[in-house]
Amino acid sequence: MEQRMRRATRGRVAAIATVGLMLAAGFATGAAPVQAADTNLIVNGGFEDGLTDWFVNNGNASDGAQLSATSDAYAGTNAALVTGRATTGSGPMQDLSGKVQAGQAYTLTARIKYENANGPATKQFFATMHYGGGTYTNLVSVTATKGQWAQFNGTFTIPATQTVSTARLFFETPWTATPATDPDLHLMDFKLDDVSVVGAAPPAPASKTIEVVGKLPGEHNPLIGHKFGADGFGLVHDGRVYMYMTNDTQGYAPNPTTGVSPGINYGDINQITVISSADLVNWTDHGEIQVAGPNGVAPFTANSWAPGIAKKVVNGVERFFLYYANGGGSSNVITGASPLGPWTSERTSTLIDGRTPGAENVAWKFDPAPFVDDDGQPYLYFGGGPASTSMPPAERFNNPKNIRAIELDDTMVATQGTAAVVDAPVAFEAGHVFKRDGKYYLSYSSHFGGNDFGGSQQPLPGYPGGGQIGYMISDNPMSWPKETYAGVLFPNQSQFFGSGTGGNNHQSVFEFEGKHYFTYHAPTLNKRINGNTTQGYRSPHIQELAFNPDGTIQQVVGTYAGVNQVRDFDPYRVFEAETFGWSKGVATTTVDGSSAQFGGAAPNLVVRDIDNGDWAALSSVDFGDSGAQSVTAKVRALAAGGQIQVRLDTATGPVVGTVAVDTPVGQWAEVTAQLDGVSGVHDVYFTYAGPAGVDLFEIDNWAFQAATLELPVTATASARCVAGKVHVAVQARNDHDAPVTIALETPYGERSFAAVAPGANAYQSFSSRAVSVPAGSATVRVTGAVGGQDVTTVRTVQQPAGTCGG
Ligand SMILES: [Ca+2]
Ligand SMILES: [Ca+2]
Ligand SMILES: [Ca+2]
Repeated sequence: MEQRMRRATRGRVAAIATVGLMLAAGFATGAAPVQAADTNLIVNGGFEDGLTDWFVNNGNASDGAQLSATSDAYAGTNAALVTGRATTGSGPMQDLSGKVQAGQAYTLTARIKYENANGPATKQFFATMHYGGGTYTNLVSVTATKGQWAQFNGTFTIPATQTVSTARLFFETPWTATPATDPDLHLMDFKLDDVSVVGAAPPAPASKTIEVVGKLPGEHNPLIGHKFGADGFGLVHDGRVYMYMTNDTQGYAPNPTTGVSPGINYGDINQITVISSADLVNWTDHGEIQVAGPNGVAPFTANSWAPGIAKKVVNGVERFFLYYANGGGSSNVITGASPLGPWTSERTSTLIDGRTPGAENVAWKFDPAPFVDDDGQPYLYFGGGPASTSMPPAERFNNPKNIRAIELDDTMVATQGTAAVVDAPVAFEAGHVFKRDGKYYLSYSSHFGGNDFGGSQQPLPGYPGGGQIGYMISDNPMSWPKETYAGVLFPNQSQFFGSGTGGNNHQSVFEFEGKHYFTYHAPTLNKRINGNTTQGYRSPHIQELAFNPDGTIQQVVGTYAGVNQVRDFDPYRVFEAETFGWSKGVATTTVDGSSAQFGGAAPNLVVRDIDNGDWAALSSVDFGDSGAQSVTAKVRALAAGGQIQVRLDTATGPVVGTVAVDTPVGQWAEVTAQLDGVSGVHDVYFTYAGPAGVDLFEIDNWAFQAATLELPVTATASARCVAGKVHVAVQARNDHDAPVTIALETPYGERSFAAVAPGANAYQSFSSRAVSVPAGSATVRVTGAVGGQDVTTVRTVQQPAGTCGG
């Protein structure tokens, strides 16, 4: 207990009641019996997969060590070796968040060994849980003898009152404030192997599925209704718009009973959500990029907020550079081989931080937005937060000088030169630049006042109010004096969407097929779920951006209607089922393998959480004049008796086809349904039906098949005797409304007729040169055009037997 009391003195709050804290000595047989249903919660506890799922405890800024694999294993061929420990707490850690449960008992075992020549003969080690913040609890201890593998073997019970949303297990030596004064005693290297924590299986995660219709049929904002996404940044590539967003869904945790989630915690977010569309209404979910955190593309960063992306040819190869805020303190970039990855980190430390020249006085070195000029020169805009206290209060409020512009070098992953001040009025964050007609436009989000900005102050005339999007126009992407301020581009979103939708905003502008579009966010889906008391979960929106003749921007009006659909949806190809115009009650999840539609290394998702009564829909699908004859889905049945009804125009519209999901449960299979009367342009609803209370199936992708085009023709064949020989006659009438070519083919000869007029016949009597012929068939081949498309229709007609005399 003394150990734990000393811990509390350095700011750690020792947990009150750790039932199972016990020393391993004399405890070898004392472990609680393992129940049959118990599970080992540790992944790769034997380090046979190297260091996968392990990292160094970083609960305090001073913690640090190197973790490596060693072949000096207690069992198997690998163990972990910890060297270079900066604190007594610096040791190997695994995240058990979501696995361990309050009130449950667990058995912990592990092997540990230390060897340093100048170290003590014996040394105590702890297995400790970090519950987040300053809450640490020692779980099990062992006193090891130098040079020998010692065994942790004990139980611990997590108090029923303990919050376990963060629960990270690590191994350490007893705490001391100044371990560097005797590193041989306190900071020895050690090895770890065969770690297990056995207990109740992890609880099934609470459902995050959005049950309401979050995007109403006919409306185009928010862009998606099945998940959240903030700080959207649009990228146009190869006929599609890609939106990169802060993954607001990551920490969303609706209470299973009340349906209400705790407020958003940005600290939970280390993924970026990607969606894309070719029409700005039907959006394909590409899932999340695990950017930051121990298993992230850039594991030296902890968070991934407010993404910005640009493409550029570097060393002859087109690459995609995804910038993001690593919390408020720094910004970073990862590199993609395509807009959908795969993603790699070219850097081993952050791109923008305290070392960046010219950024010294920027409080929050975040919100990085790239811009590549027509001449190929790339720039990065970043920064925000409290203004420098060295300025007078009125200046701190009106001209806080907290945003910066800096050049990137040709690699896109390093800056060059010194950052220049963007003197944006009432600036807070979210700088973004685009170019139109030779002029540069910088938009940004304005602050909400308060002590960070000089206390109670009034904005100068014409300056923006709180939480608005202002903009500036300049002839130089590095020069943004306050005189370039041009006005408010977008007022706060709460002006349009009402109670519960206020708060910050973050915008981007992209040009797609000749029009400019403005992206912003608003907690409108959160509002549809919870009413006016929202929890800060934001959704992406788009509006069209219009310009005045003098180049200034017409202030944007936020609407649920959103933008017009750019083009009809093409159903005659394989497309991902995780493409939604609208949806109800479904969710998506990433599965192994690449996308059938996007190929290569693009991630693939499936639609899941499909219950009786749920649905998904596509907006404005063009089936053409001749229509669709069938639809095929790749599905995985999860229960017997599921079916997908294909409906037109509304979720209760006429059923034009029913896909029976009658394939073996648990296996992916293709199922097809014939369609009846599907032509022209319609919204298409896939409504799901089956037994209540169970997940029915999952869907990977869809494809519609066009009806085969046919040329109408009436054909007959006969046999008769002419001058002692049987003649076979074939007649074909053109029933089409335009001339066609008709070929008549029999075993006794062929003839082709060009330009047979509508209603006219092609006729030929072929001599068999025989006195009798058996029954057979003739072929009529009609070639023409239907709706501008070349079509050939082939008909077989029965020809009777014929004989002369007898
Ligand atoms: Ca091992
Ligand atoms: Ca559902
Ligand atoms: Ca899919």
